[in-house]
Formats: sequence, structure tokens, C-alpha cells
Amino acid sequence: MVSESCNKYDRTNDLVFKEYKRYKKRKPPPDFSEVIDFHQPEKYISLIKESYVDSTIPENVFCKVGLKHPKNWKVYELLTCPGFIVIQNPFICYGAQSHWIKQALTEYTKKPYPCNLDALVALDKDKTVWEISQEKSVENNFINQLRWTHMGYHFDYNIVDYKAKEYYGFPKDLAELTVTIADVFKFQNYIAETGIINYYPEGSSMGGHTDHYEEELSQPLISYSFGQAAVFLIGGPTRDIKPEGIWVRTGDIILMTGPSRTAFHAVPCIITKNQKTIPHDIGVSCQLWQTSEYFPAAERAEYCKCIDCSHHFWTNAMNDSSWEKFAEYISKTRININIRQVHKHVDTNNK
Ligand SMILES: O=C(O)CCC(=O)C(=O)O
Repeated sequence: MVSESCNKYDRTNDLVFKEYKRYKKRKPPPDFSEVIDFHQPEKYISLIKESYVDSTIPENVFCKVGLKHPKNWKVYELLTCPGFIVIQNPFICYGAQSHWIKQALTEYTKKPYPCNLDALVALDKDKTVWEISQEKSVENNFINQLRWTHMGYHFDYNIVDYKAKEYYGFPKDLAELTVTIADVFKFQNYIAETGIINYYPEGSSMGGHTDHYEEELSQPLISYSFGQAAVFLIGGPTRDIKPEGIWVRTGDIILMTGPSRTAFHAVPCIITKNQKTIPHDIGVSCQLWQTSEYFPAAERAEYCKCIDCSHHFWTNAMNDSSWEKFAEYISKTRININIRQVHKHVDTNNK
């Protein structure tokens, strides 16, 4: 993400900035009534369209990465921004999401992956940021200072580009999850080459920007939301197009494909369980994370029915005693993991 400094531009026609400011405001809180809620699709028929995806890919390919089969997904496209696709939480159960939340705070924060904390302290290269934070005193706010980590190709904010020589490897499990989703939408030969994890504590936000620095823009940007809900603004190719606000809840997956791949977007606010001014069930979904005891066993785990499925690790993610601390963190934070293919590759299958 790269956003411009506020003073450099005349903002008169900058509707991305205007909407960002509108939803970021806390006192008085914004009116959320225009924010599209995919849980109530009937209210937004002029703005969204339900798409039906199915797949001949067998069930066990999906449950292996924690997803339901696409025949059970709810998928929407935004009519105001062609190619912008939202999959409404397709994860098998909260246990599956917990697994990815833990990965985002542990494995994906380990060296060699760079993170914003590198500028503040020399991190122990054999430990995850989560481990380091647990060793520090309770008063220490260490984990809440974590804002981003990068996997794969490192995007350098100073030169505003990828550094070709700085490739840190990409986690195999996250690549498998992402390629599985790309396959459903027929984006063949997708290579997960870079991943940015954004950690949003209460009160944080991300300004309007486009993501256009990848050489390969015909492959989608695939983006996962976990934990607290957020308003996500999605506009068009220029700042003078008014963006629509959509609610993104835990488990939701966004695909930015086609023209939407380079559309302006922003995250003006994170809505946590503490905020009283939120509509309908947004807050309820936040509270789910507060404690693992909240979940009836049936919601923590759901096994798929496929033959030879042995992917029971989804239950473990919430049942082990370490989950309590993660639950506390995620009850106040949103985690976004977004994945892109950076380079064009010759399609050897078509030769
Ligand atoms: O948090 C999000 O959903 C969006 C993140 C984003 O736009 C970025 O990392 O460039």
C-alpha cells in the first residue's frame, strides 16, 4: 500500500479521501446506513449481484485448507466496480479461521520475513513476534505495535517498488489456500509471490490507494479478513469516483480481478466489540473472538464428509490452551492478509 501525503494534492474532487474521512470520524460516529452488508443482499440489489460458482475440484482439496466446497459459498460481485468479488466467509468453522490467525501472528512473523518492528528493535531471528511479545511484561504493548509483515517479494516503501533480489520465500500453506481459491475462479497457474499482512488495532485505518506495482495485473489480488469487522471502501480507476463502502467480516475473502484489480480502495475504520454505534450483527461477530468458551464445540469444528479426510487440525486451533491469548488479541484487532502474483511467467502448459 502506498498513499500520498495529504498536503500535496487539491482534494476538492477527491471522493476517495472524502469518504475515507467520513467513515474515519469517531465523534460524532458516521452514519453506516449506506455501507453494503452482504448478510442482507436483498437491500442492495441495485449495487450487488450474486454469482454462482461451482467446482468439479473434489471436496478434500478445500477442507485441507479449511474451506467449504464452493457449492456452499455465497459469492457477490459489486456492480459499481466490475471484477470486485466478495466470498462471504467460506471457512469450514471458526477453528479453521483460528488456524490462519495463529499463522499470521506466529509463522508469518518469523525471520526472514521483514516487519515494521525491525525499525524499532533487533528481533530474535529464531522466534516469532508472538513468542517475543509473550516473553515481555503484560504492560508491554509490543504485539500491538505490529502493523505489517511481508512474505515473498519484499515491497520497499522507500523506493515504492518490489526489490527483485529481496525474495524471502512464500509460506507453502498460504500459497495452497490462495491457489485453491484462484482455481475456483479459473485463474489458472496462479503463483502466490508476495503477501502483505496488515494488523489493525482498534482506531487504525488505511488511506486510499491503488495496488498497481506488480508486473502481472491480470491475476487477482486475493485478500483475507480475520477478526474484527471493517468498512472497506472500493472505488474506481480515479479518485473522483465515489467509492462504495462494504462491511468485511471475519472470514470474508475479497478478489480484486479485472478493472477492480487497480481500483482505489481504503479501510477507514475497524469496528470492535466495544463500539456501541454499530448496526445489526456486526458487533456480535466481533464478540465471538473474546473467549474460546464462547463457542459450542459444534461451531469450533466441523468435519467435512469427504472420504479419507483427516484434516482435524481445525479443532485443535481453538482447543489448545494457547488460543485464549490469541482470542484476546483478535477481540480487539483485524488482520488482513493479501496475496498477489508479482511477475508474468510463461505458461508452459500451453506450449
Ligand atoms: O486491509 C485491507 O483489507 C486492505 C489492505 C490493502 O489495501 C493493502 O495492503 O494494500
